[in-house]
Amino acid sequence: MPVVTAYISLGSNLDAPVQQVLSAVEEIAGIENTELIATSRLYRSDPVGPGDQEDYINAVVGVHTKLAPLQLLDAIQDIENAHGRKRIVRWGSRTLDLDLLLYGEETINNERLIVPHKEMHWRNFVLRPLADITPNLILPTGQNLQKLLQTIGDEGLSAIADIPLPEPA
Ligand code: ROI
Repeated sequence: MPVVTAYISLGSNLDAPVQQVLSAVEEIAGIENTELIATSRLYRSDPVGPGDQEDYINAVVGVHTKLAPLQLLDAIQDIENAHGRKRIVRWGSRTLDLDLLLYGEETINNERLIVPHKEMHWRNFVLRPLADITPNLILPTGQNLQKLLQTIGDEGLSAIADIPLPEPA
């Protein structure tokens, strides 16, 4: 099985969001046939979306995986569900949101999964932590990560801590 580098974003603004994100990192480290290789810093970010929402905690992790894209998606959705994620309001508050941002150089577009993730190109709370891990990344779209970040800036975003890389199992 080939090994692919993939990036997953994490976000939470409910039920002790820092703990939600830190425990999700540990759980991602435990996914079968997958090795956690890098963690971004932990960020606090202003909510993007409608209404009155709490600030979010955001991070990105990098993995080496032997799983196919939909197998990796299944694994991260299992983790979301275990955190009691409820999908009530579109773009509303959530306990834990895990998005598969990138899977190698692949572009994927099917009923369940679009990669690169559609919204990532304009979200500083995704791109800045991604740049902590892989600053020189060129996206499969040909876009340069640093240039995108220069355009959107760091407004509403602050790094609050480092995330320890969990010991390999
Ligand atoms: N806003 C921020 N700051 N961080 C997120 O992770 C996040 N996730 C979302 C919406 C509701 C769009 N807003 C967000 O899904």
